[in-house]
Amino acid sequence: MSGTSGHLPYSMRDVGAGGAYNNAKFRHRSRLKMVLQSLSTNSSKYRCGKFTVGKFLCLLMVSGLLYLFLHKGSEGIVSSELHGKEVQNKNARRAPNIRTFWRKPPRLPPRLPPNEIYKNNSLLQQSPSEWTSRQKKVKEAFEHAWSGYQKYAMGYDELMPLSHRGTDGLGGLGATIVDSLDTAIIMGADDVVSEASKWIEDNLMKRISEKGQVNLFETTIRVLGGLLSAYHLSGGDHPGAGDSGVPVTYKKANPERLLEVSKDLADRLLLAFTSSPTAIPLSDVILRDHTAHAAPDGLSSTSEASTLQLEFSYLSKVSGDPKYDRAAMKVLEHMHTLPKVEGLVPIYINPSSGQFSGENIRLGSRGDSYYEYLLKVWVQQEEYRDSSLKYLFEMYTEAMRGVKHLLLRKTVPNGLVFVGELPSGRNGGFSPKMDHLVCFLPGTLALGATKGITKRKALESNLLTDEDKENLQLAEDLAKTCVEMYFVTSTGLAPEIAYFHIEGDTEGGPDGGNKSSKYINDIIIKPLDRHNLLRPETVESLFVLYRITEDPKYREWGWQIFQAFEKYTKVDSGGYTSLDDVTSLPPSTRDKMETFFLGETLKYLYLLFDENNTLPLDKYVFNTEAHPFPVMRSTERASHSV
Ligand code: DMJ
Repeated sequence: MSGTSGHLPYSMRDVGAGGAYNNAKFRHRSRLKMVLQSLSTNSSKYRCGKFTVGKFLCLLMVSGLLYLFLHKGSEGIVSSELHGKEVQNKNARRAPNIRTFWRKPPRLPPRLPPNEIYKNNSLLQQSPSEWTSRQKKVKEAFEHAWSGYQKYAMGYDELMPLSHRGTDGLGGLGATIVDSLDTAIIMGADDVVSEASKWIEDNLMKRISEKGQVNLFETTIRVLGGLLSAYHLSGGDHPGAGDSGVPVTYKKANPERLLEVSKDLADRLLLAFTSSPTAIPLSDVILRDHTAHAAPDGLSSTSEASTLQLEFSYLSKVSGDPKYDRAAMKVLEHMHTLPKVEGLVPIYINPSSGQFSGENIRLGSRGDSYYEYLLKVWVQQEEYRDSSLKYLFEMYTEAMRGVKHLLLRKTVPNGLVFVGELPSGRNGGFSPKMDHLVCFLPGTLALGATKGITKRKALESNLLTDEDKENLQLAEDLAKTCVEMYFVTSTGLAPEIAYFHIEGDTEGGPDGGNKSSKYINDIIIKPLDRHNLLRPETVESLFVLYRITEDPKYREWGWQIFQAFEKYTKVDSGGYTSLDDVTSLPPSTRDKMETFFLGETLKYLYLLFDENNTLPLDKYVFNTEAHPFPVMRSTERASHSV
């Protein structure tokens, strides 16, 4: 499954004669070499030869060097290749050796492509305080994003950071505020917590009763999900925010009020389920009227109908009312009975007939979180994993087998592994297209393999099947492809959609603009797909993979992506902007800061650099909008209906 890595992508000048990386550009010269060189220059000869004091100093220097050679060498860091285990071994000692004396760690070059990062061991050994300071930079970015929103768009769904206005693209429930609240609690951004929770307490209930049409899925994952995870982190169901690890000293919101608003909102959203003749909910709700209706074409997106359960089940648990869980779980129970293509499903479903519609199969838009929630709903309800919810893990497993059998390909010339699409079903052609949205998959695959514990622990306890290992390897390969979608562009930011060059495909197409990327000919970026909406999926997967594999390359990749966001999307007056074209410099902009930049992207980056295992993955499950919910353990009975 593994992608080929081969030679260096950065610059041919850095490749030694044998093809091995030399990194000459960034290597320090050794102290011994420098002194020998300086002694051999005319001026040193002159100084040493002419004055007795000079000769004495030269002698002193040479004896000092001899001393260093004999004693310092024994304290050298064990040089290693870049595999996780050996990297951990940085403090081990070994006997004096000319090579340990001669070598010094290279300086950090600006923006190295990922291959070079993990070939260059020393770059992966950032000290804990370095990661803490990087984490602080992410918190500052979050506060900067909030400041723009708060100044120019408070109460609107989203900020338009360039025109200094707000816009209501999600129904007018102040979506950025609710999406941001738990991120602010996790980061200890106390002022943001105060401002956001005050706005919610003063306004949200009224908004919900007055506003019109909202999309069931978006409102559930962003607003309901945001309210409920802030409820948990504020101690609503567990004193001190449970096992989250969020310091008790950080500011919290008022959990009673958050629960009250959540129930009111969910009661209205339930209309989408109760108004449907089948288990599949209608796509839209008119909040003020307590009514629901289907989209104009009568169809719901498969991912939208199947990405509601973590939120509704958790609400049932904390409210004690099983109706939310019942409605949402019926969707998955129904989908369980429908015919599929090796576990894969079309991206539309008809709420009138309850059947999938069309044949278009993909893990990008409208398909993505169907696969994510099959696993995560199973993970969330630990008590039922081996009984009533077992079917979900089976559906997930079958679907991943289907992905491997029908959707995986490798690029030419360099063997990147990617997930393509079947726009006309299994009997139609394969499309080598992958949305950035698909980059949630590495994280999901890694979580599915170890169920949230580290790979190390899982191996020690003999918990991984061959299939788990294969899925974990696939997760790592796909994560690499996702980061290469960033590093192949001029800005270092990924496009919304990429096409991949495969065997037999003679066409080619426009590239990402970074001519020094090894993958410049593997990845094609079409003009209409060049935008970047500040999406989270890749950094989400890097976070999960770092927690599970403990391989520091995932942090380094995340740091590079964060720096690119800082460089090209930060708006001085406040906020961050989406881009129109990541392949050209300077990139053209889009004047929109999506709510998920604060709810997801910055949260995942913050947690990626976290040294304290905040929100451990065996105790928390993140909804598709990065709102964490506690895993319901057997001792805590959920109000589960089945
Ligand atoms: C978010 O709203 C969620 O992550 C959803 O699952 C997909 N789209 C955006 C982020 O890209």
